[in-house]
Amino acid sequence: MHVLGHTDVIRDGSSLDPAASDLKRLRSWTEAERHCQSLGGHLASVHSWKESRFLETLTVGSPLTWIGGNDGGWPELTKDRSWSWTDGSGFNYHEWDEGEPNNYNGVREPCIQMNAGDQHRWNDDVCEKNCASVCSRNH
Ligand SMILES: [Ca+2]
Repeated sequence: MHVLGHTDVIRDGSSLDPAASDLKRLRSWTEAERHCQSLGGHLASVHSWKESRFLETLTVGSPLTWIGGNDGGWPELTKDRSWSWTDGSGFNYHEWDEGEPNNYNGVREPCIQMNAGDQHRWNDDVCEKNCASVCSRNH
């Protein structure tokens, strides 16, 4: 995983740079994904515990942070409970917080944020909320 904003971050996260995540500029999930695409990447996809812990170290202070996981496929987000990543990689790993994903209060929540709850796991949320975000490029 190459986190954008840093030249050579590798999957084991041996090289860290807090500037790689966009924690101060809050964006909706869609705005965040567009921003990542303008940088030549996508919102980060996560495929292992190790990658997840790496992203956690980047999100200093653990604000709620958009990652590329979404329900129904970018950009339509229409198919309910069919998870994928905006970078097209397989949705083969997750770290849902307890009781998630839940479409809370019956409202559809198609976008995934990390650092949710005490365990810093994942929550599905409405995409319009403004959160921190982290972009990556896989190759
Ligand atoms: Ca939720």
